[in-house]
Amino acid sequence: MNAVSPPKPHGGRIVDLRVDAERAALLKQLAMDLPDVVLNERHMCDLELLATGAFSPLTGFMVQADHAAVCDRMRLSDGTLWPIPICLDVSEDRARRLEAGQSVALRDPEGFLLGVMHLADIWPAAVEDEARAVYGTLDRSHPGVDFLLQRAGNFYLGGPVEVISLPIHYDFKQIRRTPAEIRALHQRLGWQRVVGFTTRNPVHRPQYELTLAAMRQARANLLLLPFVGVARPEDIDHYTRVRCYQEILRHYPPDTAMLNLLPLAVRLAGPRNALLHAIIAKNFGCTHFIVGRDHGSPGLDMEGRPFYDCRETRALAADMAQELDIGILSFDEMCYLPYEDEYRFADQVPAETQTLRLTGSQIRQRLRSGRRIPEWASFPEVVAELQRAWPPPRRQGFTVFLTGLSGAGKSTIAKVLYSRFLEIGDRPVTLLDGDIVRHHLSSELTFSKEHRDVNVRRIGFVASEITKNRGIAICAPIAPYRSTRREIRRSIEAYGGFIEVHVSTPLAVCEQRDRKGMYAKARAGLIKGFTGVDDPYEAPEKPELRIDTEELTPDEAAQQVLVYLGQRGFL
Ligand code: PPS
Repeated sequence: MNAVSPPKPHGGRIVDLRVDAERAALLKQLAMDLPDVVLNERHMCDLELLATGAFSPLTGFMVQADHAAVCDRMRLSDGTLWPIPICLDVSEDRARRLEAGQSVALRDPEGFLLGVMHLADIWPAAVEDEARAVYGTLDRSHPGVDFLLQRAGNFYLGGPVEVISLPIHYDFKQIRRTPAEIRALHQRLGWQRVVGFTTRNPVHRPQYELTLAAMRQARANLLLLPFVGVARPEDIDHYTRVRCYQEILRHYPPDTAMLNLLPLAVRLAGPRNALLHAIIAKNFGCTHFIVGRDHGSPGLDMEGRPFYDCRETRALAADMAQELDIGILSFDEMCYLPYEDEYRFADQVPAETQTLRLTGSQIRQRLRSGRRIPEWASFPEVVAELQRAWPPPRRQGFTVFLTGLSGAGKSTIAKVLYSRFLEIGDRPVTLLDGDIVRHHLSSELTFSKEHRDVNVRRIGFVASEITKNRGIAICAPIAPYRSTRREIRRSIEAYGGFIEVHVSTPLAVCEQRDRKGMYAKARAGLIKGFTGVDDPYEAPEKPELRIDTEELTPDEAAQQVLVYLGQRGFL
Protein backbone atom coordinates (compact mmCIF):
# COMPACT_ATOMS: atom_id res chain seq x y z
CA MET A 1 0.00 0.00 0.00
CA ASN A 2 1.25 3.51 -0.81
CA ALA A 3 1.45 5.47 2.42
CA VAL A 4 3.45 8.44 3.56
CA SER A 5 3.47 9.05 7.30
CA PRO A 6 1.22 12.02 8.03
CA PRO A 7 2.58 15.11 9.76
CA LYS A 8 1.99 15.81 13.46
CA PRO A 9 -1.28 17.62 14.21
CA HIS A 10 -1.03 21.36 13.97
CA GLY A 11 -0.46 23.16 17.24
CA GLY A 12 -1.09 26.85 16.38
CA ARG A 13 -4.44 28.54 16.09
CA ILE A 14 -4.21 29.42 12.42
CA VAL A 15 -3.55 26.31 10.40
CA ASP A 16 -0.99 26.40 7.61
CA LEU A 17 -0.91 23.18 5.64
CA ARG A 18 1.86 24.32 3.29
CA VAL A 19 5.01 22.27 3.75
CA ASP A 20 8.58 23.60 3.64
CA ALA A 21 10.88 23.08 0.66
CA GLU A 22 12.52 19.97 2.09
CA ARG A 23 9.23 18.19 2.79
CA ALA A 24 7.89 19.35 -0.59
CA ALA A 25 10.85 17.76 -2.38
CA LEU A 26 10.27 14.51 -0.51
CA LEU A 27 6.53 14.51 -1.21
CA LYS A 28 7.10 15.25 -4.90
CA GLN A 29 9.37 12.24 -5.08
CA LEU A 30 6.88 10.00 -3.27
CA ALA A 31 3.91 11.33 -5.26
CA MET A 32 5.28 9.70 -8.39
CA ASP A 33 4.21 6.33 -6.97
CA LEU A 34 0.93 7.48 -5.43
CA PRO A 35 -2.48 7.20 -7.07
CA ASP A 36 -3.78 10.53 -8.36
CA VAL A 37 -6.95 12.32 -7.34
CA VAL A 38 -7.70 15.11 -9.78
CA LEU A 39 -9.37 18.06 -8.10
CA ASN A 40 -12.14 20.10 -9.67
CA GLU A 41 -12.58 23.84 -9.25
CA ARG A 42 -14.62 23.50 -6.04
CA HIS A 43 -12.08 21.16 -4.46
CA MET A 44 -9.31 23.57 -5.33
CA CYS A 45 -11.15 26.44 -3.64
CA ASP A 46 -11.55 24.31 -0.51
CA LEU A 47 -7.95 23.14 -0.66
CA GLU A 48 -6.69 26.72 -0.81
CA LEU A 49 -8.80 27.77 2.18
CA LEU A 50 -7.68 24.68 4.11
CA ALA A 51 -4.05 25.29 3.20
CA THR A 52 -3.91 28.92 4.23
CA GLY A 53 -5.89 28.46 7.43
CA ALA A 54 -9.03 30.30 6.36
CA PHE A 55 -10.80 27.06 7.36
CA SER A 56 -8.87 26.73 10.67
CA PRO A 57 -9.02 24.49 12.66
CA LEU A 58 -9.58 22.02 9.80
CA THR A 59 -6.38 20.26 8.74
CA GLY A 60 -7.73 18.35 5.78
CA PHE A 61 -10.88 17.18 4.04
CA MET A 62 -13.36 15.93 6.63
CA VAL A 63 -13.33 12.35 7.88
CA GLN A 64 -16.58 10.44 8.29
CA ALA A 65 -17.06 11.11 12.01
CA ASP A 66 -16.58 14.87 11.51
CA HIS A 67 -18.87 14.88 8.50
CA ALA A 68 -21.62 13.09 10.44
CA ALA A 69 -21.24 15.38 13.45
CA VAL A 70 -21.30 18.50 11.26
CA CYS A 71 -24.47 17.37 9.49
CA ASP A 72 -26.14 16.37 12.76
CA ARG A 73 -25.18 19.09 15.15
CA MET A 74 -22.98 21.63 13.38
CA ARG A 75 -19.91 20.46 15.27
CA LEU A 76 -16.78 18.50 14.54
CA SER A 77 -16.53 15.21 16.42
CA ASP A 78 -14.38 16.93 19.08
CA GLY A 79 -17.20 19.41 19.73
CA THR A 80 -15.73 22.40 17.86
CA LEU A 81 -18.40 24.49 16.15
CA TRP A 82 -18.35 23.88 12.38
CA PRO A 83 -21.46 24.31 10.23
CA ILE A 84 -20.78 22.94 6.74
CA PRO A 85 -19.09 19.77 5.43
CA ILE A 86 -15.79 20.37 3.67
CA CYS A 87 -15.43 17.12 1.79
CA LEU A 88 -13.53 15.67 -1.12
CA ASP A 89 -16.11 13.92 -3.31
CA VAL A 90 -15.07 11.41 -5.97
CA SER A 91 -16.83 8.95 -8.24
CA GLU A 92 -17.57 5.47 -6.95
CA ASP A 93 -15.21 4.10 -9.56
CA ARG A 94 -12.33 6.23 -8.20
CA ALA A 95 -13.19 5.44 -4.60
CA ARG A 96 -13.27 1.68 -5.19
CA ARG A 97 -9.66 1.75 -6.35
CA LEU A 98 -8.43 3.44 -3.17
CA GLU A 99 -8.21 2.30 0.43
CA ALA A 100 -7.94 3.94 3.83
CA GLY A 101 -4.37 4.15 5.12
CA GLN A 102 -3.10 4.99 1.65
CA SER A 103 -1.80 8.40 0.54
CA VAL A 104 -2.90 10.05 -2.71
CA ALA A 105 -1.45 12.79 -4.89
CA LEU A 106 -3.84 15.75 -5.24
CA ARG A 107 -3.49 17.26 -8.69
CA ASP A 108 -5.13 20.11 -10.55
CA PRO A 109 -6.93 19.29 -13.82
CA GLU A 110 -3.69 19.83 -15.75
CA GLY A 111 -1.86 17.28 -13.62
CA PHE A 112 0.10 19.81 -11.55
CA LEU A 113 0.84 18.40 -8.07
CA LEU A 114 -0.84 20.47 -5.34
CA GLY A 115 -0.45 18.24 -2.33
CA VAL A 116 -0.65 14.84 -0.72
CA MET A 117 -3.60 13.55 1.27
CA HIS A 118 -3.39 10.74 3.79
CA LEU A 119 -6.64 8.82 3.47
CA ALA A 120 -8.23 8.10 6.82
CA ASP A 121 -11.74 7.31 5.56
CA ILE A 122 -13.53 6.45 2.33
CA TRP A 123 -17.30 6.27 2.52
CA PRO A 124 -20.42 6.52 0.35
CA ALA A 125 -22.09 9.91 0.52
CA ALA A 126 -25.72 9.95 1.71
CA VAL A 127 -26.42 13.02 -0.38
CA GLU A 128 -30.12 13.37 0.40
CA ASP A 129 -29.51 13.22 4.16
CA GLU A 130 -26.72 15.73 3.80
CA ALA A 131 -28.87 18.09 1.70
CA ARG A 132 -31.67 17.92 4.26
CA ALA A 133 -29.32 18.51 7.17
CA VAL A 134 -27.16 21.25 5.68
CA TYR A 135 -29.55 23.04 3.33
CA GLY A 136 -32.81 22.11 5.04
CA THR A 137 -34.40 21.16 1.72
CA LEU A 138 -34.30 18.77 -1.23
CA ASP A 139 -35.54 21.45 -3.62
CA ARG A 140 -33.43 21.14 -6.77
CA SER A 141 -33.68 24.82 -7.50
CA HIS A 142 -31.33 25.34 -4.55
CA PRO A 143 -27.86 25.44 -6.13
CA GLY A 144 -26.21 23.67 -3.18
CA VAL A 145 -28.78 20.87 -3.26
CA ASP A 146 -28.58 20.65 -7.02
CA PHE A 147 -24.81 20.29 -6.80
CA LEU A 148 -24.98 17.59 -4.14
CA LEU A 149 -27.72 15.58 -5.78
CA GLN A 150 -26.82 15.93 -9.42
CA ARG A 151 -23.18 16.73 -9.82
CA ALA A 152 -21.08 15.79 -6.79
CA GLY A 153 -19.27 12.45 -6.68
CA ASN A 154 -21.05 9.85 -4.56
CA PHE A 155 -18.08 8.88 -2.36
CA TYR A 156 -16.06 10.96 0.06
CA LEU A 157 -12.36 10.80 0.85
CA GLY A 158 -11.32 12.17 4.23
CA GLY A 159 -7.96 12.76 5.85
CA PRO A 160 -5.18 15.25 6.58
CA VAL A 161 -3.58 17.13 3.74
CA GLU A 162 -0.08 18.44 3.13
CA VAL A 163 0.03 21.19 0.57
CA ILE A 164 2.98 21.58 -1.77
CA SER A 165 1.60 24.37 -3.90
CA LEU A 166 -1.49 26.56 -3.72
CA PRO A 167 -3.76 26.56 -6.78
CA ILE A 168 -2.33 29.10 -9.19
CA HIS A 169 -4.07 32.45 -9.79
CA TYR A 170 -2.94 34.97 -12.35
CA ASP A 171 -5.41 37.69 -11.42
CA PHE A 172 -5.44 40.23 -8.56
CA LYS A 173 -2.44 38.60 -6.87
CA GLN A 174 -1.87 41.52 -4.50
CA ILE A 175 -5.25 41.11 -2.85
CA ARG A 176 -5.18 37.35 -2.41
CA ARG A 177 -3.54 37.36 1.00
CA THR A 178 -3.65 34.54 3.54
CA PRO A 179 -5.23 34.95 6.99
CA ALA A 180 -1.77 35.15 8.56
CA GLU A 181 -0.75 37.89 6.12
CA ILE A 182 -3.93 39.87 6.78
CA ARG A 183 -3.51 39.52 10.55
CA ALA A 184 0.08 40.73 10.26
CA LEU A 185 -1.07 43.68 8.18
CA HIS A 186 -3.72 44.60 10.75
CA GLN A 187 -1.06 44.51 13.42
CA ARG A 188 1.31 46.66 11.40
CA LEU A 189 -1.44 49.23 10.77
CA GLY A 190 -2.56 49.15 14.39
CA TRP A 191 -6.03 47.85 13.49
CA GLN A 192 -7.26 46.34 16.74
CA ARG A 193 -10.93 46.16 15.90
CA VAL A 194 -11.89 44.91 12.46
CA VAL A 195 -15.33 44.17 11.13
CA GLY A 196 -15.60 41.57 8.34
CA PHE A 197 -18.09 41.79 5.48
CA THR A 198 -18.40 38.86 3.07
CA THR A 199 -20.28 39.15 -0.20
CA ARG A 200 -20.80 37.62 -3.61
CA ASN A 201 -22.45 40.71 -5.06
CA PRO A 202 -21.25 44.17 -5.97
CA VAL A 203 -21.40 46.69 -3.14
CA HIS A 204 -24.08 49.24 -3.94
CA ARG A 205 -25.11 52.20 -1.79
CA PRO A 206 -27.19 50.21 0.78
CA GLN A 207 -24.36 47.75 1.44
CA TYR A 208 -21.89 50.62 1.61
CA GLU A 209 -24.08 52.44 4.14
CA LEU A 210 -24.52 49.19 6.07
CA THR A 211 -20.78 48.65 6.36
CA LEU A 212 -20.28 52.26 7.45
CA ALA A 213 -22.94 51.82 10.15
CA ALA A 214 -21.21 48.62 11.29
CA MET A 215 -17.81 50.36 11.39
CA ARG A 216 -19.32 53.14 13.51
CA GLN A 217 -21.13 50.77 15.84
CA ALA A 218 -18.13 48.49 16.38
CA ARG A 219 -15.63 51.39 16.24
CA ALA A 220 -13.73 49.22 13.82
CA ASN A 221 -12.02 49.21 10.45
CA LEU A 222 -13.47 47.17 7.61
CA LEU A 223 -12.21 44.01 5.95
CA LEU A 224 -14.15 43.40 2.76
CA LEU A 225 -13.99 39.70 1.87
CA PRO A 226 -15.70 39.04 -1.46
CA PHE A 227 -16.05 35.49 -2.73
CA VAL A 228 -14.22 34.81 -5.94
CA GLY A 229 -14.44 31.01 -5.98
CA VAL A 230 -16.99 28.92 -7.84
CA ALA A 231 -20.08 31.09 -8.24
CA ARG A 232 -23.58 30.66 -9.65
CA PRO A 233 -23.79 31.13 -13.42
CA GLU A 234 -26.02 34.16 -13.01
CA ASP A 235 -23.64 35.92 -10.61
CA ILE A 236 -21.60 38.83 -11.90
CA ASP A 237 -18.11 37.65 -12.81
CA HIS A 238 -15.47 38.33 -10.19
CA TYR A 239 -13.23 40.45 -12.47
CA THR A 240 -16.02 42.99 -12.81
CA ARG A 241 -16.94 42.80 -9.14
CA VAL A 242 -13.37 43.27 -7.96
CA ARG A 243 -13.04 46.40 -10.11
CA CYS A 244 -16.27 47.62 -8.48
CA TYR A 245 -14.94 46.90 -4.97
CA GLN A 246 -11.76 48.78 -5.80
CA GLU A 247 -13.90 51.77 -6.75
CA ILE A 248 -15.99 51.49 -3.58
CA LEU A 249 -12.90 51.43 -1.40
CA ARG A 250 -12.16 55.02 -2.38
CA HIS A 251 -15.44 56.10 -0.76
CA TYR A 252 -14.50 55.02 2.78
CA PRO A 253 -12.54 57.42 4.96
CA PRO A 254 -8.83 57.06 4.11
CA ASP A 255 -7.09 53.94 5.45
CA THR A 256 -10.16 52.47 7.12
CA ALA A 257 -11.08 49.68 4.71
CA MET A 258 -9.18 46.80 3.16
CA LEU A 259 -10.09 44.38 0.38
CA ASN A 260 -9.04 40.73 0.24
CA LEU A 261 -10.36 38.03 -2.08
CA LEU A 262 -11.73 34.76 -0.77
CA PRO A 263 -11.66 31.74 -3.07
CA LEU A 264 -14.75 30.19 -1.49
CA ALA A 265 -17.10 28.03 -3.54
CA VAL A 266 -20.57 29.34 -2.73
CA ARG A 267 -22.89 26.99 -0.83
CA LEU A 268 -25.79 29.27 0.12
CA ALA A 269 -26.81 27.28 3.18
CA GLY A 270 -28.47 30.24 4.93
CA PRO A 271 -27.92 30.14 8.72
CA ARG A 272 -25.11 27.60 8.48
CA ASN A 273 -23.46 29.75 5.83
CA ALA A 274 -23.52 32.80 8.07
CA LEU A 275 -21.63 30.79 10.70
CA LEU A 276 -19.07 29.57 8.19
CA HIS A 277 -18.44 33.11 7.01
CA ALA A 278 -18.08 34.31 10.61
CA ILE A 279 -15.49 31.58 11.28
CA ILE A 280 -13.56 32.56 8.16
CA ALA A 281 -13.69 36.25 9.14
CA LYS A 282 -12.44 35.34 12.59
CA ASN A 283 -9.55 33.44 11.02
CA PHE A 284 -8.71 36.57 9.05
CA GLY A 285 -8.43 38.43 12.35
CA CYS A 286 -11.85 40.10 12.43
CA THR A 287 -13.22 41.02 15.83
CA HIS A 288 -16.70 41.64 14.40
CA PHE A 289 -18.76 40.26 11.57
CA ILE A 290 -21.77 41.60 9.65
CA VAL A 291 -24.69 39.23 9.13
CA GLY A 292 -26.71 40.76 6.30
CA ARG A 293 -30.45 40.67 5.88
CA ASP A 294 -30.64 37.54 3.73
CA HIS A 295 -27.19 36.17 4.47
CA GLY A 296 -26.01 33.21 2.39
CA SER A 297 -29.38 32.63 0.81
CA PRO A 298 -30.16 31.67 -2.79
CA GLY A 299 -33.41 33.66 -2.69
CA LEU A 300 -36.73 31.97 -3.36
CA ASP A 301 -37.61 28.28 -3.68
CA MET A 302 -39.75 26.64 -6.38
CA GLU A 303 -42.91 27.83 -4.64
CA GLY A 304 -41.65 31.40 -4.48
CA ARG A 305 -40.99 31.27 -0.73
CA PRO A 306 -37.64 32.30 0.79
CA PHE A 307 -35.39 29.30 1.42
CA TYR A 308 -34.38 30.64 4.81
CA ASP A 309 -35.94 32.77 7.48
CA CYS A 310 -33.55 35.67 7.99
CA ARG A 311 -34.54 35.91 11.65
CA GLU A 312 -33.33 32.35 12.16
CA THR A 313 -30.01 33.16 10.51
CA ARG A 314 -29.48 36.16 12.73
CA ALA A 315 -30.57 34.32 15.87
CA LEU A 316 -28.19 31.43 15.18
CA ALA A 317 -25.27 33.78 14.54
CA ALA A 318 -26.08 35.75 17.71
CA ASP A 319 -26.32 32.53 19.78
CA MET A 320 -22.94 31.34 18.58
CA ALA A 321 -21.14 34.69 18.80
CA GLN A 322 -19.64 34.03 22.21
CA GLU A 323 -18.39 30.59 21.31
CA LEU A 324 -16.96 31.93 18.06
CA ASP A 325 -15.41 34.80 19.98
CA ILE A 326 -16.57 37.37 17.45
CA GLY A 327 -19.05 40.23 17.71
CA ILE A 328 -22.02 39.65 15.42
CA LEU A 329 -23.61 42.75 13.92
CA SER A 330 -26.89 41.92 12.28
CA PHE A 331 -28.88 44.63 10.66
CA ASP A 332 -32.21 45.14 9.04
CA GLU A 333 -32.46 46.18 5.38
CA MET A 334 -31.34 49.71 4.51
CA CYS A 335 -33.59 51.98 2.54
CA TYR A 336 -33.29 55.40 1.00
CA LEU A 337 -35.36 58.36 2.16
CA PRO A 338 -35.56 60.64 -0.89
CA TYR A 339 -36.81 63.70 0.96
CA GLU A 340 -34.06 63.52 3.56
CA ASP A 341 -31.57 62.24 0.95
CA GLU A 342 -30.17 59.65 3.34
CA TYR A 343 -30.15 55.93 4.12
CA ARG A 344 -31.71 54.46 7.23
CA PHE A 345 -32.42 50.99 8.55
CA ALA A 346 -35.92 49.96 7.55
CA ASP A 347 -36.93 49.41 11.18
CA GLN A 348 -35.92 52.98 12.05
CA VAL A 349 -38.03 54.72 9.43
CA PRO A 350 -41.11 56.50 10.83
CA ALA A 351 -44.42 55.20 9.47
CA GLU A 352 -45.79 57.00 6.40
CA THR A 353 -42.30 58.11 5.35
CA GLN A 354 -41.61 57.58 1.69
CA THR A 355 -38.71 55.18 1.08
CA LEU A 356 -37.00 53.82 -2.02
CA ARG A 357 -35.00 50.67 -2.52
CA LEU A 358 -33.47 48.82 -5.42
CA THR A 359 -32.26 45.30 -4.66
CA GLY A 360 -29.14 43.85 -6.25
CA SER A 361 -31.22 41.77 -8.64
CA GLN A 362 -33.33 44.78 -9.61
CA ILE A 363 -30.13 46.66 -10.38
CA ARG A 364 -28.97 43.69 -12.46
CA GLN A 365 -32.24 43.66 -14.38
CA ARG A 366 -31.96 47.38 -15.02
CA LEU A 367 -28.44 46.95 -16.34
CA ARG A 368 -29.56 44.18 -18.66
CA SER A 369 -32.42 46.14 -20.06
CA GLY A 370 -30.29 49.28 -20.42
CA ARG A 371 -32.26 51.35 -17.92
CA ARG A 372 -30.69 54.09 -15.80
CA ILE A 373 -29.47 53.33 -12.29
CA PRO A 374 -29.98 56.31 -10.01
CA GLU A 375 -27.09 57.67 -7.97
CA TRP A 376 -28.85 57.04 -4.69
CA ALA A 377 -28.87 53.30 -5.53
CA SER A 378 -25.24 52.85 -6.56
CA PHE A 379 -22.10 54.95 -7.01
CA PRO A 380 -21.64 56.13 -10.63
CA GLU A 381 -18.15 54.54 -10.86
CA VAL A 382 -19.62 51.19 -9.85
CA VAL A 383 -22.43 51.54 -12.35
CA ALA A 384 -19.91 52.43 -15.08
CA GLU A 385 -17.90 49.27 -14.32
CA LEU A 386 -21.03 47.14 -14.38
CA GLN A 387 -22.17 48.74 -17.62
CA ARG A 388 -18.84 47.89 -19.22
CA ALA A 389 -19.50 44.22 -18.43
CA TRP A 390 -23.26 44.42 -19.01
CA PRO A 391 -23.85 46.83 -21.86
CA PRO A 392 -27.44 47.70 -22.85
CA PRO A 393 -29.24 45.01 -24.91
CA ARG A 394 -28.35 46.75 -28.17
CA ARG A 395 -24.70 45.83 -27.51
CA GLN A 396 -25.27 42.45 -25.82
CA GLY A 397 -25.13 39.09 -27.53
CA PHE A 398 -28.17 36.85 -27.54
CA THR A 399 -29.36 33.35 -28.36
CA VAL A 400 -32.57 32.52 -30.16
CA PHE A 401 -33.38 28.98 -29.06
CA LEU A 402 -36.04 27.35 -31.26
CA THR A 403 -37.43 24.15 -29.75
CA GLY A 404 -40.20 21.90 -31.02
CA LEU A 405 -41.03 18.63 -32.72
CA SER A 406 -39.28 17.34 -35.81
CA GLY A 407 -40.89 19.03 -38.81
CA ALA A 408 -42.35 21.87 -36.72
CA GLY A 409 -40.52 24.46 -38.84
CA LYS A 410 -37.58 25.28 -36.55
CA SER A 411 -34.89 25.04 -39.24
CA THR A 412 -36.81 27.12 -41.74
CA ILE A 413 -37.43 29.92 -39.25
CA ALA A 414 -33.78 29.66 -38.18
CA LYS A 415 -32.63 30.11 -41.80
CA VAL A 416 -34.81 33.18 -42.32
CA LEU A 417 -33.53 34.69 -39.07
CA TYR A 418 -29.94 33.93 -40.06
CA SER A 419 -30.32 35.91 -43.29
CA ARG A 420 -32.12 38.78 -41.59
CA PHE A 421 -29.48 39.13 -38.87
CA LEU A 422 -26.73 39.10 -41.50
CA GLU A 423 -28.65 41.73 -43.40
CA ILE A 424 -28.77 43.92 -40.26
CA GLY A 425 -25.06 43.22 -39.92
CA ASP A 426 -24.31 44.55 -36.43
CA ARG A 427 -23.15 41.27 -34.84
CA PRO A 428 -21.55 38.01 -35.98
CA VAL A 429 -24.23 35.33 -36.47
CA THR A 430 -23.94 31.54 -35.99
CA LEU A 431 -26.58 29.01 -36.96
CA LEU A 432 -26.61 25.87 -34.81
CA ASP A 433 -29.29 23.85 -36.52
CA GLY A 434 -30.08 20.37 -35.16
CA ASP A 435 -28.74 18.62 -38.26
CA ILE A 436 -25.60 20.77 -38.50
CA VAL A 437 -24.78 20.14 -34.87
CA ARG A 438 -25.40 16.42 -35.12
CA HIS A 439 -23.02 16.35 -38.10
CA HIS A 440 -20.20 18.53 -36.74
CA LEU A 441 -20.42 18.36 -32.96
CA SER A 442 -22.40 15.29 -31.97
CA SER A 443 -21.97 12.69 -34.70
CA GLU A 444 -21.28 9.93 -32.17
CA LEU A 445 -24.51 10.50 -30.24
CA THR A 446 -27.76 8.56 -30.42
CA PHE A 447 -31.27 9.74 -29.54
CA SER A 448 -31.34 8.23 -26.03
CA LYS A 449 -32.36 10.65 -23.26
CA GLU A 450 -28.80 10.81 -22.02
CA HIS A 451 -27.35 11.52 -25.47
CA ARG A 452 -30.01 14.09 -26.33
CA ASP A 453 -29.06 15.90 -23.12
CA VAL A 454 -25.38 15.82 -24.07
CA ASN A 455 -26.23 17.10 -27.53
CA VAL A 456 -28.37 19.95 -26.24
CA ARG A 457 -25.80 20.87 -23.55
CA ARG A 458 -23.13 21.10 -26.24
CA ILE A 459 -25.34 23.44 -28.23
CA GLY A 460 -25.92 25.44 -25.05
CA PHE A 461 -22.20 25.67 -24.37
CA VAL A 462 -21.37 26.94 -27.86
CA ALA A 463 -24.31 29.37 -27.75
CA SER A 464 -23.21 30.73 -24.39
CA GLU A 465 -19.68 31.34 -25.71
CA ILE A 466 -21.13 33.15 -28.73
CA THR A 467 -23.47 35.19 -26.52
CA LYS A 468 -20.61 36.02 -24.15
CA ASN A 469 -18.63 37.39 -27.08
CA ARG A 470 -21.61 39.53 -28.06
CA GLY A 471 -22.65 37.57 -31.11
CA ILE A 472 -25.97 36.01 -32.13
CA ALA A 473 -26.52 32.25 -31.84
CA ILE A 474 -29.56 30.69 -33.49
CA CYS A 475 -30.20 27.16 -32.20
CA ALA A 476 -32.81 24.80 -33.60
CA PRO A 477 -32.70 21.40 -31.88
CA ILE A 478 -35.76 19.47 -30.73
CA ALA A 479 -34.38 19.81 -27.15
CA PRO A 480 -37.26 17.83 -25.69
CA TYR A 481 -36.43 18.14 -21.98
CA ARG A 482 -37.44 21.07 -19.83
CA SER A 483 -34.71 20.76 -17.21
CA THR A 484 -31.92 20.74 -19.82
CA ARG A 485 -33.39 23.80 -21.51
CA ARG A 486 -33.61 25.51 -18.13
CA GLU A 487 -29.96 24.72 -17.46
CA ILE A 488 -28.94 26.22 -20.79
CA ARG A 489 -31.04 29.30 -20.22
CA ARG A 490 -29.18 29.97 -16.98
CA SER A 491 -25.77 29.60 -18.54
CA ILE A 492 -26.66 31.92 -21.44
CA GLU A 493 -28.54 34.54 -19.45
CA ALA A 494 -25.34 35.03 -17.48
CA TYR A 495 -23.95 36.74 -20.59
CA GLY A 496 -26.83 38.13 -22.61
CA GLY A 497 -30.30 37.43 -23.96
CA PHE A 498 -31.94 34.02 -24.16
CA ILE A 499 -35.07 33.93 -26.26
CA GLU A 500 -36.80 30.59 -26.11
CA VAL A 501 -39.15 30.14 -29.06
CA HIS A 502 -41.49 27.19 -28.82
CA VAL A 503 -42.31 26.21 -32.39
CA SER A 504 -45.58 24.66 -31.33
CA THR A 505 -46.87 23.28 -34.63
CA PRO A 506 -49.13 20.34 -33.64
CA LEU A 507 -47.85 16.79 -34.02
CA ALA A 508 -50.56 15.96 -36.58
CA VAL A 509 -49.34 18.77 -38.84
CA CYS A 510 -45.67 17.81 -38.44
CA GLU A 511 -46.56 14.24 -39.23
CA GLN A 512 -48.57 15.19 -42.25
CA ARG A 513 -45.66 17.25 -43.59
CA ASP A 514 -43.19 14.43 -42.88
CA ARG A 515 -40.56 15.96 -45.19
CA LYS A 516 -37.88 13.45 -44.27
CA GLY A 517 -40.26 10.46 -44.08
CA MET A 518 -39.16 9.93 -40.47
CA TYR A 519 -42.65 9.85 -38.94
CA ALA A 520 -43.73 7.12 -41.38
CA LYS A 521 -40.69 5.09 -40.38
CA ALA A 522 -41.33 5.71 -36.70
CA ARG A 523 -44.97 4.64 -37.01
CA ALA A 524 -43.85 1.55 -38.86
CA GLY A 525 -41.51 0.79 -35.95
CA LEU A 526 -38.39 1.22 -38.09
CA ILE A 527 -37.13 4.06 -35.87
CA LYS A 528 -37.47 3.63 -32.13
CA GLY A 529 -37.78 6.47 -29.62
CA PHE A 530 -38.94 9.11 -32.10
CA THR A 531 -39.97 12.36 -30.42
CA GLY A 532 -43.75 12.78 -30.37
CA VAL A 533 -44.35 9.18 -31.46
CA ASP A 534 -42.80 6.99 -28.79
CA ASP A 535 -40.53 9.49 -27.01
CA PRO A 536 -41.64 12.51 -24.94
CA TYR A 537 -41.55 16.20 -25.78
CA GLU A 538 -41.95 18.44 -22.74
CA ALA A 539 -43.40 21.70 -24.07
CA PRO A 540 -41.93 24.91 -22.60
CA GLU A 541 -44.13 26.40 -19.89
CA LYS A 542 -43.10 30.01 -20.26
CA PRO A 543 -41.22 30.53 -23.52
CA GLU A 544 -40.56 34.08 -24.66
CA LEU A 545 -42.55 33.26 -27.81
CA ARG A 546 -44.81 30.50 -29.03
CA ILE A 547 -45.17 30.17 -32.78
CA ASP A 548 -47.41 27.71 -34.59
CA THR A 549 -46.32 27.48 -38.23
CA GLU A 550 -49.53 25.80 -39.37
CA GLU A 551 -50.92 29.04 -40.67
CA LEU A 552 -47.85 31.24 -40.89
CA THR A 553 -45.27 31.59 -43.63
CA PRO A 554 -41.61 31.27 -42.50
CA ASP A 555 -41.19 35.03 -43.09
CA GLU A 556 -44.15 35.82 -40.85
CA ALA A 557 -42.88 33.49 -38.14
CA ALA A 558 -39.39 35.05 -38.25
CA GLN A 559 -40.98 38.50 -38.19
CA GLN A 560 -42.54 37.70 -34.80
CA VAL A 561 -39.10 36.92 -33.42
CA LEU A 562 -37.64 40.12 -34.88
CA VAL A 563 -40.43 42.25 -33.43
CA TYR A 564 -39.92 40.64 -30.03
CA LEU A 565 -36.17 41.31 -30.19
CA GLY A 566 -36.90 44.91 -31.13
CA GLN A 567 -39.21 45.31 -28.15
CA ARG A 568 -36.58 43.95 -25.79
CA GLY A 569 -34.05 46.41 -27.20
CA PHE A 570 -31.73 43.82 -28.75
CA LEU A 571 -32.25 45.17 -32.28
S1 PPS B 1 -32.39 16.38 -29.88
O1 PPS B 1 -33.47 15.59 -29.24
O2 PPS B 1 -32.54 17.81 -29.58
O3 PPS B 1 -31.07 15.86 -29.52
O4 PPS B 1 -32.60 16.18 -31.45
P1 PPS B 1 -31.88 16.94 -32.66
O5 PPS B 1 -30.41 16.98 -32.46
O6 PPS B 1 -32.53 18.26 -32.86
O7 PPS B 1 -32.15 16.01 -33.90
C1 PPS B 1 -33.41 15.90 -34.41
C2 PPS B 1 -33.33 15.47 -35.87
O8 PPS B 1 -32.86 14.14 -35.96
C3 PPS B 1 -33.76 13.30 -36.68
N1 PPS B 1 -34.03 12.13 -35.84
C4 PPS B 1 -34.79 12.09 -34.74
N2 PPS B 1 -35.54 13.02 -34.11
C5 PPS B 1 -36.20 12.65 -33.00
N3 PPS B 1 -36.18 11.41 -32.49
C6 PPS B 1 -35.45 10.45 -33.06
N4 PPS B 1 -35.40 9.23 -32.53
C7 PPS B 1 -34.71 10.76 -34.24
N5 PPS B 1 -33.90 10.06 -35.07
C8 PPS B 1 -33.49 10.92 -36.02
C9 PPS B 1 -34.99 14.11 -36.96
O9 PPS B 1 -35.16 14.15 -38.35
C10 PPS B 1 -34.74 15.50 -36.41
O10 PPS B 1 -34.68 16.46 -37.43
P2 PPS B 1 -35.56 17.82 -37.48
O11 PPS B 1 -34.68 18.77 -38.21
O12 PPS B 1 -35.83 18.28 -36.08
O13 PPS B 1 -36.75 17.47 -38.23
